[in-house]
Amino acid sequence: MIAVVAALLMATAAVPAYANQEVEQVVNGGFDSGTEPFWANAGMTIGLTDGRACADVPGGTVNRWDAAIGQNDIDLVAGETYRFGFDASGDAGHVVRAITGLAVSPYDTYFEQSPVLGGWQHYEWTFTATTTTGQGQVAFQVGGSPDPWRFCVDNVSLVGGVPPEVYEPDTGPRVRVNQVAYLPTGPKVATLVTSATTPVRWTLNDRSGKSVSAGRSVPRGIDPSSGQNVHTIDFGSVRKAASGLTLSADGETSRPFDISGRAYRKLRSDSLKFYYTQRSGIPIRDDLRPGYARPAGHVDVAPNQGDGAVPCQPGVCDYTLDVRGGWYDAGDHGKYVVNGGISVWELLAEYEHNRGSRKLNLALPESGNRVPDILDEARWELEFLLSMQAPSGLVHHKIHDRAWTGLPLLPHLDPQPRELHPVSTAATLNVAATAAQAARLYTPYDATFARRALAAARTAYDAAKANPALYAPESDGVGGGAYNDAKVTDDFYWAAAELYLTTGDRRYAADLLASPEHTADVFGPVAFDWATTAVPAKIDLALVPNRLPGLSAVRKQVIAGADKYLAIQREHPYGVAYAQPNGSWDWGSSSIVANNLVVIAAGHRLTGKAAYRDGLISGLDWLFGRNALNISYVTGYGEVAAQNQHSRWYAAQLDPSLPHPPAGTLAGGPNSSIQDPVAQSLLQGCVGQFCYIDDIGSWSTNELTINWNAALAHLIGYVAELE
Ligand code: 9MR
Repeated sequence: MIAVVAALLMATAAVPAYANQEVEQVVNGGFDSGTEPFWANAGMTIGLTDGRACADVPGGTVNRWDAAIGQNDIDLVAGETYRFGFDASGDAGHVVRAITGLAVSPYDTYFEQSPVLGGWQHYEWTFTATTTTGQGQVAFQVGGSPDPWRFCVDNVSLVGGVPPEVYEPDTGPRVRVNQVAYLPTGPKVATLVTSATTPVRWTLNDRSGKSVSAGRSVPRGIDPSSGQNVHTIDFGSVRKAASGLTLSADGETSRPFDISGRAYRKLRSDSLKFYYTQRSGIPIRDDLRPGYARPAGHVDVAPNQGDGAVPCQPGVCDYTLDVRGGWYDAGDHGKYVVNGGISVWELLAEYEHNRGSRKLNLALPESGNRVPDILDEARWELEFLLSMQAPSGLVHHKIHDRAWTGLPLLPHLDPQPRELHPVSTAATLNVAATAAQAARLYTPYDATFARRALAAARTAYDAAKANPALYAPESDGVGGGAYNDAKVTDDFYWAAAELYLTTGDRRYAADLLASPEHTADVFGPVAFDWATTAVPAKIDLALVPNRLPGLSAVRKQVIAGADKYLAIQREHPYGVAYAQPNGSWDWGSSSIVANNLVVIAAGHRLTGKAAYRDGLISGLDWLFGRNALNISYVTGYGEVAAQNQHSRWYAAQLDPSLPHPPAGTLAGGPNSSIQDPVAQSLLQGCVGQFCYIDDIGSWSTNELTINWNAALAHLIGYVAELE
């Protein structure tokens, strides 16, 4: 992908349309008058060889930034587009992390690329600055190599005032299909992007190219989520399992796909296997995850500084907590209770509602201990969540690095001090809800743990009731995400629901019935996520046997919610059960699509009606390639799939010696707000589905997270049970 992007950028940068406004920001970038004002660290000296600047890079450093050459005092203006270029060479296979960033603490990176070096070559990209500063920096970070090597650079240039380049994603054939598989007994719909406004003929071809079915498309007009004129193609009458099928229409032939259920059976476990390699506090074994082995992260071994006895931020508390373990949240090394909470709920709900999950072999260190693997995995996070409970019974919102770190950075190499952030009502209720849920599910396997969990849940619930308005602030986002949430009536409702389902205690029933969430329509455009948790409560109340007075009304609400998402899906020519009234796509949209389908799945459980079953199955298509970008959002699934999700350790795009994310990893998906610099420079003005790029730098469209994969795992659990 990077090569494609670079080639595109070079092509556009060659157009000298704005030449008279272009201003060079780098001084002496051609090294014609010596090496000043460039600097070097790590004991390197910059020497001139044939007019080029060269340095002997020492071996044995850990991070890219441990050895660097750069120039400071660079002016940057927010909103202005820059062309960043240089010529470079290096001993084959070594990587330079070329950045434009802030020269002073906290050393923000505004733009970065990490080409693998070899012979002399020109590199060039453009990006749009998001910050105005007089303290910018252009730097070539060359550390992180075990052995010494030689790096040379010339013609360093950062030119402001260039036109923003137009990025054209490679979207392949205009016939868009679920590239993984259509289920033999499910609906089968494809989307055709075309200028035609009247039906066109389509054919379904077998692997030898022979037509096995044919028909005419249905024009659907302009799709607001992509701006494209589209048709749908329905080939649902074909029910025979086959692989290597293609669909042709309007002179285009789709990428190959299968009619089969097999891939989803594998994805069911892959989406859950994701969690083991996200684990903190335990070495990852190569025999269990070939190619993914790494030392334990954050177990008090230098350069790590935790998580065995983590203090609070200054002034927040006077104790330390042992918060080793748990899952890293995402591509960062933070651990956040509210995101852990919803993730655990999804895994435990998959266990509770979908019986096939109990037999899955997830290749864990605990496999074979007579406890279902999915419960072993969820417990790794549950123990962490419980450890975040303060002596007061309230729960700390999160623990993470004091300052943001760069990429790549394996967990055990993170040198930042770790800090506990204040307690919050939302985090406390997340522990109450998930520990109560755990108490009823782990009893047959470990009654002692179940009792401990229930006691913690009750204590947390009481502490939250006594402190109902401790909100995590939006401003607390340095070194980790804020996960701010100032609406907690939903979290109270969720915690009361799980406590009631586990204990049958009337006290919790009374709180449920008195909650404003009980009668409210909680099925909004986003059914649920880490911040919005009334729907998980309703799903569990509807599906787990209980005697709540007026329970049938809750079941009706869930069915009405499922109907709402089905109606949205029917209108959507890509079959998506998600649409914001203003057409925007939210951060983590792929997981929103999945969670809305989880509601449809619950509708199916409650009614047994085929409409919900069909909606659930059809809803998979968008995730796996029947979309505007013709990409599967799940690594390893589909002909063309996301594989450069933002992560500090699955950072193959930045360092070829590191792996891509494991198969079954869900990317965040289109995000209209494009908060990161890569998306901001390449996707300006994007429409809905186009606000996505499979680039490791695009943390706002292409991260991986524990809550997004949980949505995928939970959804695929329902799908697998349909077969
Ligand atoms: O997924 C989160 C999204 O809903 C929020 O709007 C955003 C800002 O708070 O944070 C996202 O979560 C990130 C978290 O803050 C830090 N770890 C990575 C998460 C995914 O990008």
